[in-house]
Amino acid sequence: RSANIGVVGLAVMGSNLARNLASREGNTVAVYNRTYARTEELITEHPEAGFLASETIDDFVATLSKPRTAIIMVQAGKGTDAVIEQLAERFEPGDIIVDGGNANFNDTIRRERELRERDLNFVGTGISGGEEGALNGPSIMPGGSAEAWETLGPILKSIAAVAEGEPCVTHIGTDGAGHFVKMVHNGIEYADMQLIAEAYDLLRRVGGLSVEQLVDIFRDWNTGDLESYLIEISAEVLAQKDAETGAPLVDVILDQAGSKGTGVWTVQNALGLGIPVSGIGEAVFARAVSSKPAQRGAMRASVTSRPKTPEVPDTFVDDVRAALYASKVVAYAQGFDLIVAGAKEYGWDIDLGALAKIWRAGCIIRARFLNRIVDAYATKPDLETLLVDPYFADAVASGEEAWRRVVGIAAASGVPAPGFSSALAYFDSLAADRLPAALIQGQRDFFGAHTYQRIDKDGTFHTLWSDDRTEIATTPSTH
Ligand code: NBP
Repeated sequence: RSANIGVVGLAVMGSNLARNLASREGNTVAVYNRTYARTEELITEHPEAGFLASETIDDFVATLSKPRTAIIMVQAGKGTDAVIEQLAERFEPGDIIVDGGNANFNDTIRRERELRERDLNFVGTGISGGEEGALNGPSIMPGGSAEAWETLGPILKSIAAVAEGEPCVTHIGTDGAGHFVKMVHNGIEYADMQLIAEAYDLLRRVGGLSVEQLVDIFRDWNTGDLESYLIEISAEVLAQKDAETGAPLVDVILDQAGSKGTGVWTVQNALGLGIPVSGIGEAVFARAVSSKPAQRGAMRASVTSRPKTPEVPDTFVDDVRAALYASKVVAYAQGFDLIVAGAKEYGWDIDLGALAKIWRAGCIIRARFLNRIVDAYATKPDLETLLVDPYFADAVASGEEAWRRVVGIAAASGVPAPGFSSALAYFDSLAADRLPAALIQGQRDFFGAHTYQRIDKDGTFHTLWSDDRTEIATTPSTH
């Protein structure tokens, strides 16, 4: 017997992915893990999978049919490099090494280049959906060459989640494209989670609703435009009671949010590319603020009076829903802008509509909403921003007053809503006739002779600030 696909790394993600692969018609799956005990455990617990297990990497490679195809699911970073090298030493031209871990896309670009020089195919692929997705159908975002996609595509299609009859996998682009969009996916996930958390906080602390009422509200929202995995699990989390105290579990969980770093990567890359992903940025910063107990403690002790809760309108629950929806559109619009900029910078041809399609199931940000994004890019592939797509423009406009009320009430009541308010500021910035950037240009010219352009004639200008303040035309500034 030989295997058409192999999995290296049998911790929770690798084991589940291997079982998913084995459950599909036509696949024989070879498995290997550095520590053999893990492999033994998997094959003992899942004899139905018919795995071909190997104790050594040599045996593992020998069980693979050609072109050899192996998916690596080990800890991102050094572990991945170590396994890639072990496979590369044994693989032959045309064979395919796939990294399904959460690699940094820059590493993926490097690895692809190095392996291409050795005539090997390397595919860095984003896999979203956590343990459950890996087992039952994740959303898969592969990069790499078109040649590798030919062999790998049918295998990945067989294990991916399905949305409206279509598998949630598409060839994203060459080298690091898959891991880049997975990074942005995770960034959007951060923003979405933060916005839902703000909605919860405002409804509870300003709206005076109970946790039980919030469970019902979130379940209700999950039947409309906001229907999504994250709203669904938020209701589940809120409904959970602590076994020890009987209190809502959310009230006994320490309010300091952790992270594994993909949100930070997204913002770092966005800063480098000059793309304002303020929604993702606020979400990353909000987690960072939450994890500063010393500063929070000092501040609580120093601030003696807190604002009184202002009167809230009867429409508050609906207002918050509208604010959440509009802010979410902004976060996605910004995330897609980052993908467009990344594609331009790194030379990827990314089909945004196809990408939105594969996020409709399997992954953490799956949502009804994504169908609208698919439609938006089908109508206009080069859309300037999702916010001007007619559907989203209407949806945001109809909730705009409510959005402003919510941000105002949040500010007046002293309940932080950085996601809602920065999304509104972004919306207002894009919509403004004039921005105070004109004054900033004046300041820059004053202290650094950085020059400015005028609205009424071509060219570049500088005012002689420390002289007689006349204006002179200059050669273009490089700043
Ligand atoms: P972990 O990220 O916890 O990694 C454990 C695996 O890496 C084990 O199989 C371990 O082998 C292997 N490994 C390490 Br550590 N160093 C190694 C080395 N130098 N050589 C060979 N093997 C090595 O596993 P996971 O949580 O299943 O995640 C796997 C990948 O999938 C990660 O990149 C993760 O970021 C990504 N991912 C995870 C999720 C999720 O929800 N958990 C979702 C999406 C993507 P050993 O048994 O011998 O120690």
